[in-house]
Amino acid sequence: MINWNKAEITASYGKFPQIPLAFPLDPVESGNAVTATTSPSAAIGGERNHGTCFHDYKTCNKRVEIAFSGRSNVGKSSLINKLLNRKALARVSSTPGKTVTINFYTVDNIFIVDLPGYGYAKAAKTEKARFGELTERYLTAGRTSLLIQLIDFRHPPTADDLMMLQFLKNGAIPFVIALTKADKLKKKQRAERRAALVGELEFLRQSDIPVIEFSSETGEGVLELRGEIEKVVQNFTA
Ligand SMILES: Nc1nc2c(ncn2[C@@H]2O[C@H](COP(=O)(O)OP(=O)(O)OP(=O)(O)O)[C@@H](O)[C@H]2O)c(=O)[nH]1
Ligand SMILES: [Mg+2]
Repeated sequence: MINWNKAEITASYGKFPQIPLAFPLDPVESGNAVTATTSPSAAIGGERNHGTCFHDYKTCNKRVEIAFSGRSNVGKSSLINKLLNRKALARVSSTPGKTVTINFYTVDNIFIVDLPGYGYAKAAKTEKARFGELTERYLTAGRTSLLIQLIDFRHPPTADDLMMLQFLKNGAIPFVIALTKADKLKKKQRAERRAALVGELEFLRQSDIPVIEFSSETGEGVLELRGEIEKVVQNFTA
């Protein structure tokens, strides 16, 4: 069983080359310090500290990595806070585009990875390109054991959501879907959205991908989500 109440921020990276390929399990024992920072600029210095682990993912990464992906403002940071039983570990804001770095949190033997949200129309072109590169190269690095794909329960998936799901469906990374902001829908509206979603995401008909209704306001779906993560952790062999 995972102790979900003991999470802490481990690292924060704003540019792809800063992300180490792997983290040592125990920075003290191995002599390779993991950058502990909440500032992207401070993280740059941390790159030097990863030693051999920087290039040796398989030997060094003894933790399961669980990533959280979704459009800007869908509720990734809020969901992570709820999952980890914390009020403000991951930064939340009503202004989209809050998470501008890839943020790593540790809890027991797991890395929880908060990704920058995609699809924020007002972001500068250069910022969009930076997010895109950061996220894409992170997701194609083969380090993620499970990805939680967040979709706003109230709306049909966006074009960006569909692109992301296409990538996942092709077997890139095992994934589950979390339908966020469930507290904002009435029972009937939920049933309608669930029915519509099967048409919008055809692959759901033939797959057993879990679709979890979630609210960071009420905590609905937290136990189910933790259960999915615990399954992956149990099957993980470093
Ligand atoms: N009612 C309700 N509001 C939510 C829920 N989850 C998130 N919100 C609100 O939605 C807004 C965005 O939440 P964030 O958690 O910052 O979203 P994000 O996906 O991390 O956004 P970026 O970092 O911009 O990608 C905030 O105002 C949250 O309070 C939820 O389950 N229910
Ligand atoms: Mg965020």
